[in-house]
Amino acid sequence: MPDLLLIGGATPVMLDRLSAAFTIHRLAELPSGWLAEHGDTITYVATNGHDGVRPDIMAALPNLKMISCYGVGYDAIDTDEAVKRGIMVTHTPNVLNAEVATTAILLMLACYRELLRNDAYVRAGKWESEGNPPLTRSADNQTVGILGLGRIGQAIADKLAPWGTTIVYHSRTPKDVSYRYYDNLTDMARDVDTLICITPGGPSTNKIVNAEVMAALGPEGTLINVSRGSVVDEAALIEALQSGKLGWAGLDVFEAEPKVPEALRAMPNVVLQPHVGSATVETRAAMGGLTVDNLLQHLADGSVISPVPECADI
Ligand code: A2R
Repeated sequence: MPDLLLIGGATPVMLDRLSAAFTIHRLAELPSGWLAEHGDTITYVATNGHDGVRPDIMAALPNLKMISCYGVGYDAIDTDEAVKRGIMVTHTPNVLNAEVATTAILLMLACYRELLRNDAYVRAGKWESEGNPPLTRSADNQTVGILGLGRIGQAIADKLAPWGTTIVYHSRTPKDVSYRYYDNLTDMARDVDTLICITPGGPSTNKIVNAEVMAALGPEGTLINVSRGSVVDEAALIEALQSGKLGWAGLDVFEAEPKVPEALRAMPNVVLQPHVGSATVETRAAMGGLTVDNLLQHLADGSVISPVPECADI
């Protein structure tokens, strides 16, 4: 059986299916020096969007044919190097669109309706001792700017329809949709109530939500990030929230996960989630299924179901 390097975890169902076709080597359990000595035996890698494949590991696998990534974001995998070496890279698009969209809207609603503040209010007995809490803002009839109107961005727009939302968007190229397109992110931020970030990570989106964009969003504005922590300048975000230049933030992703700055943890106008955009039993099962299907299909006939765009022609 071919040798597969498993980076990070895998569900029992994935492991059952993989172990029927591959000899699995778990990176976390390998003795030091193993890769240097036996790296040439590894032809397949299964990893996830967070761990990706470190450059030193990729370099230690001279006969690698394929990397299957559990997750749609693959910014932790060097696809330029993969293409150069003829290594196929796959990911798990589409199966998580609806779940990540739900997470984005959950964060947005929690910000508008002060879900965490009101929950704490009831738990602390303040409803009884102090009466009704202050009013919140309505999430209905807002203008929402989607940064990255791709598969997930479109699912977010679809799911926001019942709230009477006006959708606008920014990406590098306009899409074939009826929503207003902005070619400039700051201009869009100025015109919207909420900005939802759902681009890929990587160099082209690094800190594109900067101090200027947050100031344009403004004191009544809400920033939701369900993309990658790298997309938002976290230091500028903290400053904007502390100074009142930005009103609220709902964050599922952070610059140095799982580390979340103490300043963010202490703020009442922030809703925090531990990168759980797609983390439901149902969606993770679908992602795991596609991760394994890609590997098994490549093993069977050299083709795959969902290559990353850079590897579509390999
Ligand atoms: O820029 P375009 O026209 O290629 O549109 C894509 C947009 N996008 C960007 N927008 C502004 N500045 C950039 N530098 C930039 N780079 C890409 O993001 C497209 O509209 C969107 C990405 O859509 P999809 O490729 O369909 O990705 P999907 O499945 O929606 O997932 C997005 C990300 C993942 O990469 C993970 O990081 C995260 O959601 O879970």
